[in-house]
Amino acid sequence: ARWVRLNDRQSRFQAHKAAAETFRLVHDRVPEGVWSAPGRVNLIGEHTDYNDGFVLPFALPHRTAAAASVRDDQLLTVATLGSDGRIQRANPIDITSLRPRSVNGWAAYPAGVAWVLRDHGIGRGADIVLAGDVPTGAGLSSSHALECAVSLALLGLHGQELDQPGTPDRMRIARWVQRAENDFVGAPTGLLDQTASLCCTRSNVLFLDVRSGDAEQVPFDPASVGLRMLVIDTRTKHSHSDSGYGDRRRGTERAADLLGIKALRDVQSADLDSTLTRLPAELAPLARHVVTENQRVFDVVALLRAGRLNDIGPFLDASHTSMRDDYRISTIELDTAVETAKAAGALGARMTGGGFGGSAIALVPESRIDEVEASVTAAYEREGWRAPRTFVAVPSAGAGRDI
Ligand code: GAF
Repeated sequence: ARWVRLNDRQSRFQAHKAAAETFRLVHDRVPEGVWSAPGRVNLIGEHTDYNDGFVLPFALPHRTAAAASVRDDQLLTVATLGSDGRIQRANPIDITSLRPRSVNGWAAYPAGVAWVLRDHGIGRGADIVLAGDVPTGAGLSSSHALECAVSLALLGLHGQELDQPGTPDRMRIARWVQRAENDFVGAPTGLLDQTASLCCTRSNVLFLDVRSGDAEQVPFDPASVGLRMLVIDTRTKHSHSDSGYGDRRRGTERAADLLGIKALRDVQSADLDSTLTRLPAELAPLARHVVTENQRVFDVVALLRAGRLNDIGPFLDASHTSMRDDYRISTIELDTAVETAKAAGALGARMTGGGFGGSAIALVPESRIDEVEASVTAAYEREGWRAPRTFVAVPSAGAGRDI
């Protein structure tokens, strides 16, 4: 990889402008187009996606943009603008010879997307330059933002723009991105993140039934009721290729096998207690988390539909407890963020995303935001931990073409 330094960065980061400018710098011409996709926060419904269950994410304002032009050959070149202003260029990738795991490091994500699209007849070479501000390694889905932006760029260069006749629909593209992630990159993730990045809309959460693909936009605008959704990035490790995520996934799939059902989604809440008695001790808590978490998604959706956003806090808390005690994917840093935020006035808080580090979210009255941020920061300082990064997340638009 080669590094170049960019001189002037905009003070207010706009991913599509940064990608277009960097493209000009790298290729000495303007890109044919720029497409971008956001990171996400999952409001509730964690580790339910690969159990055919229900999730409720919203898109972050933070985005990854892909500025792109076609090439005459079948090479994919990818460069990325780092947060330090430097440009990193991956070795050119021959699209015709791509096969699972044949590319490592960050370039595996764009390569995986090119590999899937090639199988769908979209195999022309392209120059792609990426820029974005989705926090990386924070459990906010930066890799899926990248993959979705690259998918749209490769489709767009092929004359297939989102939502146009003849272009695969957003859910279909999400499933392609999942395939890139599962089969090419080798991360056994579900459908939550890429669907959120592609399908979320401003001021809404996306109520997604992963099994059927049915999706409903449910109004979610904390600011309209004097609340804020605070994201607390613990800045501690988070990686899906690590064994923890795969272990949980295999555990729940085994539980479903033992119960003779397709997925844990098929357990009814009313039958939970009797169902759990049929599982070995190490699998019962995993199943309990998934079944109760699906129910919490329904409960939160019902409250949001009824205009009762103020009342969802206890469900966020219960979700966190379930992930901490039953699913065992929380960390001391996440627990501290959650407990401190609640003690300082949050109506509810939970870890979000895959777990084992990453970010927590807290639903906070506007008047308590400063206090919550200061308390969490002070708690981390007392423990001698790296300061957390906090920001208010506004439910934002999903992926699309910018230029
Ligand atoms: C990660 C995965 F990528 C998602 O598919 C989902 O399983 C999530 O963890 C947990 O809900 O973000």
